[in-house]
Amino acid sequence: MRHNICIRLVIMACVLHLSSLMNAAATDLCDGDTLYKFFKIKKTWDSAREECEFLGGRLAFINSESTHEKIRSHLNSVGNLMNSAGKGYWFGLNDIDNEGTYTFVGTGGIELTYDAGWSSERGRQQPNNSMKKDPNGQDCVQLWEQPPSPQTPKWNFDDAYCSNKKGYICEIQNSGCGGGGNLG
Ligand SMILES: *[C@@H]1O[C@H](CO)[C@@H](O)[C@H](O)[C@H]1NC(C)=O
Ligand SMILES: [Ca+2]
Repeated sequence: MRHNICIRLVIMACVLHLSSLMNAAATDLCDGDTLYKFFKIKKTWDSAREECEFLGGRLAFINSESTHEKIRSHLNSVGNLMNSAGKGYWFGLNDIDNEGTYTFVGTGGIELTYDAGWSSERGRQQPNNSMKKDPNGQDCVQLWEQPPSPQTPKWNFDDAYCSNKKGYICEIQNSGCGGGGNLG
């Protein structure tokens, strides 16, 4: 009996913990049963990656015009996602392992095929692997809030210093968010 109550308490604690983690926020975006969570709190790319993994997902995989467009219009229409922390949002793209070869974290190494995502804001084509502030260059990719608010940002891809702290976008697949599950 005692044992039973114990187990029930543990399960309850687990459910409470999970539901608080997975609570849908006003800024969430649900596409099919993929849940995108937008975080304005600033983290380095690697801490952001860890946080997404802790939530059971990965930094967002954006490798097509249609996904880019969904996320872009969400960022521009959900009021408080503009004026991003650190001038952009980290997502899964990086060339940490091999300079110039851009792959998505948490995908087993899928390479970028959607080159149209890169920014050419102010006549500067990205990625430019700037070494101005770090001799290792820029190996992590953000959705860049350019032009800055209050104009309508394009949120195109820009390689940036991984150690910079920015907001981030996690993606949780099979979340059930679109299927009348309890996460929508
Ligand atoms: C390189 O890109 C960064 C943004 O990541 C930008 O701030 C910088 O001005 C660019 N540098 C050059 C020389 O284009
Ligand atoms: Ca850059």
